[in-house]
Amino acid sequence: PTTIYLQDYAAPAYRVDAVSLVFELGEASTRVTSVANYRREPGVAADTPLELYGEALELLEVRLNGLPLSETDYSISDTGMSVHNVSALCTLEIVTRIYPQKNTSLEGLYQSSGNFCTQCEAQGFRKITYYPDRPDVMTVFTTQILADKQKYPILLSNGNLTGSGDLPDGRHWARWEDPFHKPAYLFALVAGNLQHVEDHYTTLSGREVTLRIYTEAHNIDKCDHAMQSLKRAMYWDEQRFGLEYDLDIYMVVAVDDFNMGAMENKGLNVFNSKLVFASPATATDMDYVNIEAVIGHEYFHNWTGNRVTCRDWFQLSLKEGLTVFRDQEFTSDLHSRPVKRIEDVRALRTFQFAEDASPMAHPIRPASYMEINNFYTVTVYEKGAEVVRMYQTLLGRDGFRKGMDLYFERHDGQAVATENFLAAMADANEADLSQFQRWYDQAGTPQVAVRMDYDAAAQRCTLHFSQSCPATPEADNKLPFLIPVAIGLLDGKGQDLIGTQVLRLTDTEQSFTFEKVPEQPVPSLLRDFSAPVKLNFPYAEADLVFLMKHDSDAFNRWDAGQRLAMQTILKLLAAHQQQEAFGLEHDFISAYQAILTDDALDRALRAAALQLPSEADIAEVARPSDPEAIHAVREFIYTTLAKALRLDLERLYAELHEEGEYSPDATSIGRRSLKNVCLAYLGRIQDDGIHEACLQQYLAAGNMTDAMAALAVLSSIECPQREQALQHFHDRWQHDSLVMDKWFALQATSSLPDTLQQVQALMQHKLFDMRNPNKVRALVGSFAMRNPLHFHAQDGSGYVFLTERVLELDAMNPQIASRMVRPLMNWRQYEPVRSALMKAQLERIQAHSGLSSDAYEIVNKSLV
Ligand code: BAL
Ligand code: ZN
Repeated sequence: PTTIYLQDYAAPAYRVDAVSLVFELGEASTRVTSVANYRREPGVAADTPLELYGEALELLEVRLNGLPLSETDYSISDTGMSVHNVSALCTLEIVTRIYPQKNTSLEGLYQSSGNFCTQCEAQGFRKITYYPDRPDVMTVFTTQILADKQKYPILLSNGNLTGSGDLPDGRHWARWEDPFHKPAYLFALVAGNLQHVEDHYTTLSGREVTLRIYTEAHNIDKCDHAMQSLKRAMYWDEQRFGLEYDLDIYMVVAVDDFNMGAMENKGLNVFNSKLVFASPATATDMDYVNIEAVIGHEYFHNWTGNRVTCRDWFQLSLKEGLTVFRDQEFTSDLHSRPVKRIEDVRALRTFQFAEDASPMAHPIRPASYMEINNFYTVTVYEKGAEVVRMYQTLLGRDGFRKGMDLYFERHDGQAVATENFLAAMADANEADLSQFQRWYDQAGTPQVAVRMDYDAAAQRCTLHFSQSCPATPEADNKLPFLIPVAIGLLDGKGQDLIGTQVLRLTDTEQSFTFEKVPEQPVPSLLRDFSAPVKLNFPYAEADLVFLMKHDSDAFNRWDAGQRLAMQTILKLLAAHQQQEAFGLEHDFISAYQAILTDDALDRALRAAALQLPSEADIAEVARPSDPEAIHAVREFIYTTLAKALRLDLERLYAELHEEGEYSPDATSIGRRSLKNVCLAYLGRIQDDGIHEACLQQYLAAGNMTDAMAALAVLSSIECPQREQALQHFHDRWQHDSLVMDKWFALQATSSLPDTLQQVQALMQHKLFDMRNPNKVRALVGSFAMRNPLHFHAQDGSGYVFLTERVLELDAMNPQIASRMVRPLMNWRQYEPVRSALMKAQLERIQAHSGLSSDAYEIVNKSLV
């Protein structure tokens, strides 16, 4: 595989004025005819060949301006076609044959549950026909689809339906025209036996839009939440950003086999069915919230991604970081802002900070890649969203909106770079943001160390900051970032001495002085997580307990608890290593009791505060990591707290129990999450009564949230109730493949000793299918990514198991293989025995012949 560099970017030599595609969908193969009008760019030499990408295509015919091309006029390689001697304006007609039924990579045109669908981002279109498959080549598409009418009654593509009819041979056809210029990655086609639900939306300016969600008939009753979410998203984008939808129809299609979550194809989103279907009996609160967020995300792409797209794939965060930020804001405006912030930051710290500390660390705008599919990462997406959020923190909400408006005014209909976004933000606000560019160019998680001086006589408080950033593959030495640090100062009663201030950290060392501070304050730093950094301040445990109680910033109240928990965990880990006996201090238990019993505090926030940092979070900090010790210490804390606070937990659990109709509103979700956190604590106590209570909650649950919460507790306990509940779940849901993913995932994340054997046995289950990414993620992914205790078994069995699955997957779906191999990537952070075992498996994969470029890139970078 070759490496592609940002600095080598060259604008295309030819543009496409229009392209028209004809798909003749067949049972053995599909014939694709593409007719594209090319135009040479001014200033490009006349002998410049026309370069088209193409992969795994059978070329049947090629004609230039209506005449067959002789073989000397073009050349074909594994990656594309060059056409020589083309005129400045020309029409190229290409006929290819492809095999969607055999396409297990789920890129390009493929079949899922017998229906045709496409996935073209990033580079799937080149598996359909020869074309300049690059995002800066935008044009209008006309798509005609011909297929058997009985098997494929529904024929869909982007834009508006402009014709349809029957053919004498039992086939029918439909023609779709998309008036908006778009790159090939936003092309979509769907053909199948699908039903739809329909609704309507009137835009701010009074345009009528038809909304449809397509699915197989048996899931048609589970689309209402997605539809309501879509309408909420359309309204929100009008209110918050003044952005309206632009076509007459907006379609969403749910498919079962999908590499990603969903795809924002113009006017025709294709979704992983996991992110569409919801009913109280089958979907958890988290599913409901995720569906709304992803429906929003794909809808928001219509402006941030489709109307303004990326010049090249290095700019991926231009659309993804911005659109994630927009979907985060959407969720925050509709539900609880602090809860959403806590969840997002928790995920960022667990996954993105780990990526930043890994051999795959890259800036949100990488400078090179081998396989672009490997860069759909938490860095590009979630850190990218944090970078967008920092503009808003620095410029204010109104300033940010001005920047957005200018961005669309300047770039609607264009393919642009992240610099264009930065320039729009800076120009609209007459701000100098040149230093901010470093967030796009430098990888790694910056570290900010803070010290405080207080001069009582002068009533002066000074905060001293220093910033640094660890070396990452692209650079050892980093230039200082522009870091917005939101702070407050609390007096002894917990009142804010100053309102929240956003300090602009620009230098390696910098101090800020506050006058008229009448007493030594406790600083509240990085409020609302104002920048994606690790901030250290030498807090005493008492300060953390104080902040947990009093900070006016809800995020920092939670974060103080996390800091306190992490300090405690690290102390216990040290004791564990010395084989010393350990216990929990009274103050620690009291702090948790205070949260548990503080009825004035929002329930969702209490639930979040009661959760300890994850095993992965601890492994990030406690190096070299010993996953077994981490598990033991964390479980010790949970168990000790559960025993000490048992009465409070039982009282609260009983109090929060409520029957009645399910609703996924923030208040109800908060109640259920607090109740189920109580149950999870209680489940740590060995007591048959508690096991029975779990079973009762599972059996009586009127919704999937409560059922899954109880089952999750039982899944790690050796008891008859566990077997009874798991069997019951299996029998009840074996006909619903999506629900069964939860059953697979639950068993893969169990802490019981025979979990790997169970996972191996489940691979043989009749419902398990290695070709279905959701199944792979549920069973293999959950085991490797969410079960550190067993994945990191000291005998290396978890690593061997994963390696074998990766090699098996790589032959059918390289994108999924390359996702699954990542848990091995951070081998250097583990203690020597595990580290060596992990490395050996990476080497085994590296030595495998015929490895995909996807897996090759990850494995090679891991071993460098
Ligand atoms: N563009 C790929 C899926 C998503 O981020 O929306
Ligand atoms: Zn996206």
